[in-house]
Formats: sequence, structure tokens, C-alpha cells
Amino acid sequence: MTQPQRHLVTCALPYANGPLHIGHIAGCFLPSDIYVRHLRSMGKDVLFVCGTDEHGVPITLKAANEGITPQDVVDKNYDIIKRSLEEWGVKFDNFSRTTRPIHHETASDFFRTLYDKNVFSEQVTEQFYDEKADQFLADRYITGECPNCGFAEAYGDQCENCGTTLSPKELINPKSALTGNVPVKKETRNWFLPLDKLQSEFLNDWVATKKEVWKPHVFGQCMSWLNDGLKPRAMTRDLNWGVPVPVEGAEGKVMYVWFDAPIGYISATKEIRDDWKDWWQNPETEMTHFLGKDNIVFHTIIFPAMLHAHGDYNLPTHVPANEFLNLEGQKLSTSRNHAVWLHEYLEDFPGKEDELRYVLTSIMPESKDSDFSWSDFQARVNNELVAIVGNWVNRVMVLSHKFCDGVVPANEDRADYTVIEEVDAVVKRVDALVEKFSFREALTETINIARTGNKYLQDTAPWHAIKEEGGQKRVEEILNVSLQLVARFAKVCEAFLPNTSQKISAMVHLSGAELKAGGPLEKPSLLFEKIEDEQIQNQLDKLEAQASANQDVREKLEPIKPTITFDDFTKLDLRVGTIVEAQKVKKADKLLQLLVDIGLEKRTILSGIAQHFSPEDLIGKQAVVVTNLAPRKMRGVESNGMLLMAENTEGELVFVSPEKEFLPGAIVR
Ligand code: B3M
Ligand code: ZN
Repeated sequence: MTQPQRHLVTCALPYANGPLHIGHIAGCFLPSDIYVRHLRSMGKDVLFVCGTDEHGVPITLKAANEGITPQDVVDKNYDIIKRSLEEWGVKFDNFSRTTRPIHHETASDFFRTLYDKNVFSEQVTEQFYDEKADQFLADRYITGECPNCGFAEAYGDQCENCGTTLSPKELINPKSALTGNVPVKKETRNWFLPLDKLQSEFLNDWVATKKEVWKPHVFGQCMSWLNDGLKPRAMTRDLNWGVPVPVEGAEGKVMYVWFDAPIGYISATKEIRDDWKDWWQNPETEMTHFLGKDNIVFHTIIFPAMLHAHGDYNLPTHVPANEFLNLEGQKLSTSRNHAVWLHEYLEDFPGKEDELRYVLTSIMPESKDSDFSWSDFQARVNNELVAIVGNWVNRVMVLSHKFCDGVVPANEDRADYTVIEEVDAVVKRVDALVEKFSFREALTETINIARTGNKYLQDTAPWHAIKEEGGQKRVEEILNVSLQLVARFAKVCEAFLPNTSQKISAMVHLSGAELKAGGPLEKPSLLFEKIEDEQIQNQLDKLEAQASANQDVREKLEPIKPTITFDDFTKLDLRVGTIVEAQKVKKADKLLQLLVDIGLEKRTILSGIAQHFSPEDLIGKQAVVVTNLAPRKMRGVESNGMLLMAENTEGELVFVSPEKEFLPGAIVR
């Protein structure tokens, strides 16, 4: 199969709700970077775009959890993500953001075009609504049990456990991610992409052409969607964070994040290229999307349906999605902090960017889930990179300095060139494997060049040959061949191990394909060093510490008090109270004086919470009050009751409040 000349390559836009971990890396950043480096080395015209996905509920939820604005969340994470990718050496032409004006414009135009072409169907439907938060609950704002696998924390758009895409209505026992409330249903108007219609008009035929092109698991997942029959899907949301829907009657609504996010690939192109249409609309450009398996449906069905409905755009040729990477036998998890973070790896292992690339490529989850473990990382670096590659290159360099004065020796008769021909065949195989997205096998073949080189050196043994008659000439031939192999290795490993490739190229002054006799050689420097047990232990300790952070909290909790009788309990008079006044108490920096409406009367209550709350924030707040506690005088003021509060192990306080505004004086039992 001949490759086209122009390639647009995209890497899924990570949500800017946290830094990147090795799952993101192995899923799409690494394979896309390898592919792009390969295409560039073949002299292709390539445009490689990515950026952060800054809309959607993952962002607003994070903001709500941290008490900051969505803009703060994305600004902070964009910087961390971008810097870590640069340091690690991923070479994007543009790493953009979906909050940029160029993206809002591009997504708006796209929506408008579909709208004007009457693609959308406008429907008033009942959607889940959180009355307490006063908000519709789309996507990740709603959680519940997955109807497919039973996972308890599935989101309204997707189950992260089994990868199934869901709609909120399919969740069993749905609850609001904002308040935990059971949501009600409320009518709202939205714009739907008629995927049912697009399936019969277009998707069925188009996807059928991909049977031999896409990986079996990608094609399989896509077919199972089509076999189930697609349903219209809402492309708008009642949220206040996102790209505003640019049509009349849609005020206050934004686009569904999965509508605008893939358009991010287009805006990232537009942002840097005036000839962006050549990359998106010229059929001679081939488009390849890299992504993880949870994004397959969006790139094989929804985005292609959008592009088709628009009419001006190319469709993707390849969608080489990867499966999931696990860590030490468990699912990677941002929320449980069970992860190896890219920016932390770069800090902990400075100068070892290629080591991570090597190991993650070796175990890349190309066709099934795979597992990263630190002991395997150590073994692969020490037994493969250090012992095979590093050792071979070092021996060749040392011997060349010893026997050939540090210049590339001659080999006029091309003695032993069969070995070089053998390796040239391997290089061709590597190229073909990369073009099939079989990166693991391609890397194995690449390392086999070093194995061949080692064996050649062992078999020809220049350290013995030098002692034979005519030894100098023979040794020069051997080292010429060895150096040519090193040069070929440097070239072919560029896509996988770019820093290593560069180091070797500099050592042997590689410019063309072959090394010329007489060319200078630098003094050898070590390519890799061993990973020590202690470094691995540190990483394992760190994971343990991250994982036990949750556990620790539990251990710090006070033990449960001795049993009381039901009568003991009923002696307590507990009622709902509303704070109506609050002020500081003079010369008591911990105390607040509150006036609390308990229905029957208003009570003065002193509470030691001045360092946690400011008086003005408390007015109107409701909490459970112990109303029959004996009065107590503090600082000359009598306190008549107590407000119930919960305290966590960090000493943080929250009121024990009714879950919705309630009648003051209502009995708690
Ligand atoms: N941000 C989902 C994810 O990070 C999403 C990808 C968008 S690609 C257009 O899994
Ligand atoms: Zn599930």
C-alpha cells in the first residue's frame, strides 16, 4: 500500500481537568508521536495537532469541587499539560485550547452550517434536573449504576468501567453529582443530531469500507453500535460553560462538549495555517485520529456523521484507538490518585524520557488492555536498553577508538555486507509495521538490530582478529560494518527513542544514510544507565502513599463510643434551626454569637466556629440544634443550645443541615 503525501494527524484532546498520566500517554500521545516522527522521516508533509478540551462537565465539576472557576481550572492544567508534553518531547505543530476565540468561532460556524442545512431536529424532552442546584444534569453531572456492567459510579454519558456510552435515562438509581439529590424531570428544548437517519443514509456504508482498515477492536465496537441501531443524540446542553449555541431560542445553552471538542482539531489547524482547508477538505490529505478506546464511538460515528452532514470535509482514514493501560494490576484512576503522572516522572527521572517511551511502547495496549509495573519498567530498561542497545553501541565505539584511531575505518570490498542487507530488510519491516500501527512489534524489530549487531561483534571477535595475520584490515572491515549498523539503528529508532537517536547520530557524525570512511567519531558516552532498586522502591512507596491516603483518613477516625439505649437517645431534643443573626464575640477569637430561630423561639447560641466561618456567611443557614442542653455561660453570654457539626480528620467543619430548606423547629429523630 503506498502512503499518500499529506497527512493530518490528531491526538485526542485531553480534558484540562488534571495533569496527564501514563494511561493518556500510552493511549494516544506516544503512538501518535511515533507515527508522526515516522511519516516525517519518510519525507511526508505532516500536520500534527492537539490541545486541551476545556469545556464539558469534567471541568465544571472539578471547579465546583475546588471552589474555583472553570477558567482557573483550565488555565492551570493547560500549562501543566503543555509543559510536560514539551519536556517529554512530543512534537505538535499546534497544541491549542478549546476556550480560544478561534475555536468558539469555528465550532459556531460548524453548528450554524448544520442548522441552516436543517440537519438538526429540534425537540422538547424531559431531562433530569437538580432542584437544589437549580440546574439540568447532563453527562457527568449525573451518576448511577451502569445498566451494562453494574458499576456503581457510571456517568450520565459513559461508564468508565466497561466503556459503554450511556444517556442519563439509562442509569439505575440516578443521583446528582452536585448535591447527591435524586433528580426530577423537567422539560427543555435541545437540538439533536439524527444519528438514526445518518446511519442509514451514510454510516452503514461508510463504516463497511473500514473492515480491513481499522483494528478489529475498533471496527468491532463501531459495528456493535450500528447493530444496536443509533438514536438521535442531543448536541446542546443547558449549562453555562461551553460554546454558546448560535441560534435563536437557544440563549443560555451551550454545545455538547463532544460536539465542539473534535472541531478543536479543525480550529487548531486554522490557528496556525492559512491553508487549513488543504488539510481538511482536500481529498488528497489523509486523516488519522489517535485516541483511547473510550473515545471510539465519537471518532468513528459521531464526528464522521457531523463531517458528512456538513459536506465540505474529509473523513478519517485511520482511527487507531488503543485499549486501556493498567498500573500494578489495577485500573488507573485520577480520583483515587492511582497513577504515574507525566510531570512527576520527568522530575523523578530527569533525562530518562526515552526510557519511558521505550517501556510504554513495549507494553502499549494496542489490541488489549495491558499493565505497567515498576519492576517491569526496571527490568526492561536494565535488560534491554542498557544490556543490549547501550552495551552494543558502547563496544563498537570503544573498539573503533582503540583499533581505528577514532575515525570510521574503510571497508572497500564491502566485506560482510550481507549483515547490513539483513538489517536493511529489518528496517523495511519496521516501516511497514509502523504504518500498520503495530508499534510494539516494530520496536521489537528495532531492538533486534542491536541484537544482530551484538552477535556480529561476538562472532567476528575483533579483539582476536587483530592478532591474526592481516588483522588490522579485517578489524577495520568489522568495525566499519558495525558502525554502519549503529548508524542504521540511530535512524530507525528515531521515532521510538528520539533522544537516543540524536545522541548516537552526534557520536558518529551521521548525516547521510551511510558513514563515510575517514569520518570522525566522538568519544563514546553511555546511552543508558541502570535503574537502581532504590528508585523503583521510591516509586512503589509513592504509589502506596497515594493509595493509602484514603485509607489513612479512615484510620484517623475516632473509635465508636459505647452503646446507649434508645431511651438515652430520645432524651435529646433535636430540631431544625435557622441562623438569623451572627456576630463575633469580643476577646474570644474562636467564638461566634448566633441567634437561631428554632420555630418556637429564637435562641442565643455560642459556637466555637469563628475560625471556620465568617458571620455574614451564616445568615440564613440551617442546621440541626440540640435544644435541651443545659445553658452555659461563656464570656458573660449565656449559650442555650448547640449546633451540630461534622468534623473531618483535617479539622474541617460542616453543618449538619437538612437536605433542603425546612421548617425551623421541625423535630429531628
Ligand atoms: N476530552 C475525552 C477524554 O479525554 C475527550 C477527548 C476529546 S477528543 C476530541 O477522554
Ligand atoms: Zn459499565
